[in-house]
Amino acid sequence: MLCYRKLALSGLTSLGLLLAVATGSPAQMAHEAMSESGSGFRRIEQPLWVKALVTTGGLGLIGLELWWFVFSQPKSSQAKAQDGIQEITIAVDGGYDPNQIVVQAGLPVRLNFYRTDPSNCLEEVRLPDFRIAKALPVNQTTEIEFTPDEPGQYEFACGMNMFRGTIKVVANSSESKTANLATTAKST
Ligand SMILES: [Cu+2]
Repeated sequence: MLCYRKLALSGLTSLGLLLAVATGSPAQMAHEAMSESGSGFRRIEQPLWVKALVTTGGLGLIGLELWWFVFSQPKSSQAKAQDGIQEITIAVDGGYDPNQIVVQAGLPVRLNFYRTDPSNCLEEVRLPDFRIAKALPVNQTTEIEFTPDEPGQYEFACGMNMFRGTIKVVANSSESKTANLATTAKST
């Protein structure tokens, strides 16, 4: 999942290059021929394969865009509780992955930010609701610990607030389970 954005990006770039080469070379030849003859404007009929290539290229780009849109939806992950601490690793590479973390209220949370992206945009992460701001050295795991007491949605973001993620704090599962049981008991 992590590489989809990069893949999409490189795919777009290579397609663009391909298109530029395919459409550029015949046009260039035409240009040279034109200046040689010196007869001014001359209509050059593009070969059919060029038209076909441009059309498929365009359709491919549209497809890629749609694919990009689908895969750029928030990715949600539940932090796993172990020894009374809810832990999750977040990859910091062109954004945060996952960018939606589900945790339980009242239990300590440890977020392991693993940053591989060298761009200084992501050098700091902030959790304003928990008064946390921490530098993330490249190719290192930086732990951030806090305990969310109240259920709700909390944001984390880079220092410039460009890349964002959310921490969804839900009520403690043992409590919610009894609540679920109570509702099912009522409905039946
Ligand atoms: Cu930034």
